[in-house]
Amino acid sequence: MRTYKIAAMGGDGIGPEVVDAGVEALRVCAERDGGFALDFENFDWGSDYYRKHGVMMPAGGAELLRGCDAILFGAVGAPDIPDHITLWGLRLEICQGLDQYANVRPTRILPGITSPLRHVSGPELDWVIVRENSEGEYAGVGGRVHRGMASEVATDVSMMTRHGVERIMRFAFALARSRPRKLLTVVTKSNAQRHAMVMWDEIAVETAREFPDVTWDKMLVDAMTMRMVMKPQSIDTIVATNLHADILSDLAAALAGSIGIAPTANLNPERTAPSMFEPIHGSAFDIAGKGIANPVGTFWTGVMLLDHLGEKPAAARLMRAIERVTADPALHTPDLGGRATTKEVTAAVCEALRRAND
Ligand code: GGG
Repeated sequence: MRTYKIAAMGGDGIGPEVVDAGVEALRVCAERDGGFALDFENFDWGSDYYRKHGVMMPAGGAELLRGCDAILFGAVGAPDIPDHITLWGLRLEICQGLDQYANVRPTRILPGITSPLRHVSGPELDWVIVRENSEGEYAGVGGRVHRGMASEVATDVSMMTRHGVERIMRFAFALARSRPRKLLTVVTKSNAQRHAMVMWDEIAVETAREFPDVTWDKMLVDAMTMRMVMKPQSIDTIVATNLHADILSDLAAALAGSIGIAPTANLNPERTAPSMFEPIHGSAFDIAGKGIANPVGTFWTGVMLLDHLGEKPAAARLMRAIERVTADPALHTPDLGGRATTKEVTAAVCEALRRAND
């Protein structure tokens, strides 16, 4: 029997609560499947670690994760530490250090969940956003001089490389090809950003030639926000830069009912290092410790993790268990308008997994 080593890293705020729930559900998944085992190793990196050691994780921390098969991550961010310290010191350090350049964010309206788009007729909302996850606005290029003086200067340079854009375009076209509608929207802002975004568009045209069976179009990011609300059925797969996709995927999650249910995978598609799976939501300090965080985003993240490991039947079984639970409004957490607790939702998903006869 294959045993997968999984790094479990709750991080900050509600992160540890939802990762504990995710670990519980994944353990039941493995038991129920019987064909594989999961060996979790806990990593206490994050803001508490920072308060003790002055860093979010030990030096070379990303390298310590290379030995595992996947990483289950919670959230990062704390009210008393600047966000750029927590984000760059943990999540981005891991994503960039392990070359997890393709961030994949599926959006679907799960059974029992009411979308603000309920007025829209046509096919169900079923999107996948591909976020470039290694460069662009998050390249970390820039600087700040003459602090506090009238002459102070600060820059953040969005840096794109041909290598980086080609690989994410190819990934997105291939993903679009694998989906029934074979439809891709390339999000851009090349009207205003006349260097890197123009190269981005040109590489989209070049890549499209390799995928003649994929129908694609190009959309300015501002217009894309309107299209997501007004014509959601015209969209299937989306590829966008690091920052654009970060913003669009929060909108997508809200349109699907709550950011509490949205999952994401930070993939190293060539598998030269482990990939990292996390709910899209952040640390949500306002509800941390209250036991009401929605674990569904982490469970769906677990589906992506199992899928990536090649455990397809277990992934599908977990997804069906999640859908059985979301279908029952009595099992909705407060972000979905309900009163259920994290523990109740987790117990219900575990019970649905144990009862599954498929
Ligand atoms: N689980 C996702 C998370 O913790 N996100 C924190 C955050 O601030 N992310 C910003 C970003 O990734 O751009």
